[in-house]
Amino acid sequence: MESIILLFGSNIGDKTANLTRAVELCSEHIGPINKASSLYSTEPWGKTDQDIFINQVVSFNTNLSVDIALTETQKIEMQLGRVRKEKWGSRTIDIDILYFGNLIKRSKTLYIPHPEIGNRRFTLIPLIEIAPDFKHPVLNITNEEMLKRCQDELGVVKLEKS
Ligand code: PH2
Ligand code: MG
Ligand code: MG
Repeated sequence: MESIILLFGSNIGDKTANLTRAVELCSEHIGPINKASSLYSTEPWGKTDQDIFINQVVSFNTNLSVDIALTETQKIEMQLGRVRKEKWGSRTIDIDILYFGNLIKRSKTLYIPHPEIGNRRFTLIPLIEIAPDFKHPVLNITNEEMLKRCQDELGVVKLEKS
């Protein structure tokens, strides 16, 4: 059993419903939820002329291999109507694997830990809500420390639970 930490993002349509459905499908196809962050409203990173995102970070327990877990997340993205167009562009749902236990993997199709964790407040802020003391297996510093060092200044606002 491994802990997989996923980042969910949506900036098209009913963003909250897209996230909720994606998390639910992951809990059915990847494994039970361990911890879920709040939802955050976040300014678009990378390509700024697009709608605000909703982001959430959730950890699951899984018996799947990381490659099968990736396939499952991609199927769920497709099922929820994701169309891949441009890099960093708008999407109904994006599911990124941030960590898979302490696994380090560098292949053409899959980088674990996710290479951008330390550069994005929209990832780090929800992440430290659920795993502040988890140490990045390559950098050997905690998520909390990564946030302190992060240069990104884009807005990340916690949404009150409704
Ligand atoms: N995802 C991206 C590009 N930019 N910006 C925010 N705020 N949230 C995201 O999830 C996001 C982004 C590429 O996947
Ligand atoms: Mg992404
Ligand atoms: Mg992605």
